[in-house]
Amino acid sequence: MSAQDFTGQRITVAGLGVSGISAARALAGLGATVTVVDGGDGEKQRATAAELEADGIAVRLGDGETLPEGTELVVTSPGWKPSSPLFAAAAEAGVDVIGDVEVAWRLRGPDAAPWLAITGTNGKTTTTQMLASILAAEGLRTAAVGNIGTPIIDVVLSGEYDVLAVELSSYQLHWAPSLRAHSAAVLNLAPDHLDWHGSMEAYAADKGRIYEGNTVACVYNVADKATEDLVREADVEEGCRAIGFTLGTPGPGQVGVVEGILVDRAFVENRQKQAQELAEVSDVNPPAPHNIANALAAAALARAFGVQPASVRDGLRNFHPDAHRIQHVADVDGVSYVDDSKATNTHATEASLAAYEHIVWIAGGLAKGATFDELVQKSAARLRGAVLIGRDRALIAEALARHAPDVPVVDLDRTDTGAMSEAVREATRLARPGDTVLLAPACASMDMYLNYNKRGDAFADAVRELAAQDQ
Ligand code: UMA
Repeated sequence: MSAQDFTGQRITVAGLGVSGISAARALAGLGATVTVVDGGDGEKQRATAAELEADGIAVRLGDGETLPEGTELVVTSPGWKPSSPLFAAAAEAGVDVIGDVEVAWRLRGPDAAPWLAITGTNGKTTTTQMLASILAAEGLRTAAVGNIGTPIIDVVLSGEYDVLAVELSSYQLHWAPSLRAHSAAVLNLAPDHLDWHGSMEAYAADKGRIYEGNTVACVYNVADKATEDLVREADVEEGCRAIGFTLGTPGPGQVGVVEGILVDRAFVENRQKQAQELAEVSDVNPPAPHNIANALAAAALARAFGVQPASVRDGLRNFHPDAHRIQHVADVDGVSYVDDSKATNTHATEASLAAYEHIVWIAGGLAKGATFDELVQKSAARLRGAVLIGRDRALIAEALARHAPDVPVVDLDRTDTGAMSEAVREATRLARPGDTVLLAPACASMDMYLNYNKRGDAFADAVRELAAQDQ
């Protein structure tokens, strides 16, 4: 299917969000007759609807369930569940449902930029950004797109790129059956979004679609067998290789780490005997284990595209993570203060706690139904102490009492604006020189803050206050 095939079609776009607006405009621009439907009917949606309507695109708000008369194709936004009544109506009418990523894929011309695609439960945004930074260091025209926030259709239509770093969610992969990336990586697989997919198997299967039809490399995580299984199950192009990334010494056909150096034993002439240095661990920002794994995955995809080793190093050095993701705030009296407010679930917090040897852990907030036993069990040996904040802090306190009874715990029974300053002061009291005070709450922030950014800002302010008093 090509761009012309959309011309003259009556297309229903499901969702008036970031993807839906992009898809509706692009399809209307190609001469399709577009109706956008959305279950919401708020002020913002009405304003957006008025803008689209001014451009000749019909919008129906307040009904995301019934299929508009005469629809020949449905293009859905990623967040819509497969079980949505709109799709049952489409099936009944014999109408196909595809996603915006599928549209983008079909719109590519013969000289279109190849896609280096990334998915996984955690780390995909950072890895995609690292990859884009490496590709840019090589002098390639590139962009980080997809689930990261820039709708992929807009970029594909611009035609200005040599190669794209594409972050794909399991939702987007579900609705993109003909996508065929140049190379792709699945970083890790842990239960997530099971309400959307229905089961872990269905979630994994959708993630695995990213490998279908790869032409050069399927990059998997040696430490996460499920990702390797997905490669094995994929139907790829002749000559496409499985490339593992590992925090250990890489075997032939892998990238990994040897004595503080990121090393490539996959894209070298003699994989049995040769190893190519790519960068130092200290070039990765921050050099926490899970983030080194992200860097290795990005490096493997870049190398699969023919990028030089020096550009891997330069791209990693140039990359700065988004705020509140394991962000070093300051050192005060030999104690390091780190803000990982973005760690809003136990999986992310586990990675964060694994990055430091002696930790005073600031945690708590809204647990969202999570349990903390496994997290505490795995991290107990690293904990110098814990300071608990927020509504569901008792759940963490109980897990600590069960699995780390010797770790001192401060329970802060306050949620006012001064709470974080007290938490930081208490953490400082528990810390010894060389320790890390780590805000990695394993919970959402909305019981105390507008969002995780504000929570991280409050932490950083409190640390700066402390540093100022120290002078
Ligand atoms: N809607 C309905 N009925 C439904 C579901 C949604 O009417 O059953 C409407 C909502 O009222 C809303 C619109 O659909 O107006 C939202 O559509 P959407 O949820 O697909 O969101 P978009 O704004 O189009 O953003 C999507 C991605 N969102 C999701 O997958 C939930 C964005 O990822 C992505 O950046 C963007 O497309 C561009 O590609 C966000 C995300 O949270 C960051 N992703 C999840 C994650 O990373 O875990 C998967």
